[in-house]
Amino acid sequence: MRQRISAVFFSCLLLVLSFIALRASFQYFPKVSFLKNLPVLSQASLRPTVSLDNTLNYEARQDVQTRTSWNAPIIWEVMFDPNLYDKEHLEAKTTVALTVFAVGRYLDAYLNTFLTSAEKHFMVGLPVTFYVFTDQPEKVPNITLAPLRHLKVIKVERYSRWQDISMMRMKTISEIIEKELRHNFNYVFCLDVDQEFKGRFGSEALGESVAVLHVYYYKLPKTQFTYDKNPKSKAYMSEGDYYYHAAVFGGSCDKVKALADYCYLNTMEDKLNNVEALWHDESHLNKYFWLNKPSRILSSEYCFDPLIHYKTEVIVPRLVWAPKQYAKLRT
Ligand code: 5GW
Ligand code: MN
Repeated sequence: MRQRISAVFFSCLLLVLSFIALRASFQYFPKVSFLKNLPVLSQASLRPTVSLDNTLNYEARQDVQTRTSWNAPIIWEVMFDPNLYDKEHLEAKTTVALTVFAVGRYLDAYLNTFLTSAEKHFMVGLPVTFYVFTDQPEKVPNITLAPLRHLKVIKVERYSRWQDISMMRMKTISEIIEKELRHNFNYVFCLDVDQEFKGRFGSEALGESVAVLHVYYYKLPKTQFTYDKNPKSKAYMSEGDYYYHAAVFGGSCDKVKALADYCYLNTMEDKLNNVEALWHDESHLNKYFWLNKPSRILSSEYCFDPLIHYKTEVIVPRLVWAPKQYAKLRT
């Protein structure tokens, strides 16, 4: 009997105590203003800045397509007012990161030309940081940079299979965006190093999710696009919009990270299934942009092959392929 009484007593006591605790916590919660400053908020990515697409002159070029079916602009010379883009981006304090990999012999062969020409033509006037990923940091050339422009060298491993060099780029890009870029830059561009800037590659190229038309395919019928046609690969696609070149892509940090994660994860899954997509990261990138339409497309002015042997609509080559030295570099 005494046991029962004390059990009831303690249950009541517990009830009263929890009631008091609950009331206290209700009174307390409205005062917890620090909740607003939790890291989730302070870690948010920088947003894309300017939108000037309504100032583009889509009729200025009659010889090429200047808009996609989903209304994204395709940027060709004459369509845009460069001064207007630069002015608005300067006012918005737009910041841009450019990532480039120079691993193994690619450093000696291409990096100096790439960086010196980028300093002359890439987002001139805007704050830009070049992120050079290499296995030989001590060999990165010392480039003179304009004010507000920086170069950062990050050491990476050298993989023996070139397919792996290509694939690990996506993983590295995703990691640096997460860790560093998204807190400091509105946009990021990721480029192959075997290229040289020859003309303005300016703020007209900035957008949320940016792809470039592969110069060899933009005039061809879709049936000739070299998408991955192996159903066993995650990059498999039976139809698409355009054939994009993986040597140039960019956008907001969040969008580029999503692209890099997609390409990396699908390449890994292919590896587990013992398949490799036809054109490696380019096949996965094309699949990504088929499922997630780019908000802006750059014409082949922004990734041009100067050795192309037929006439193209490219009036101003802005970024051109450097001569391929496969025999020297891939053996
Ligand atoms: C090495 C052998 C075969 C293929 C690629 C490489 C390689 C690529 C390399 O040894 N070091 C290196 O830094 N890369 C990076 O990957 C460069 O930034 C290069 O521009 C990019 C893609 O490789 P590419 O340019 O040879 O590929 P394609 O598609 O332009 O021929
Ligand atoms: Mn290349």
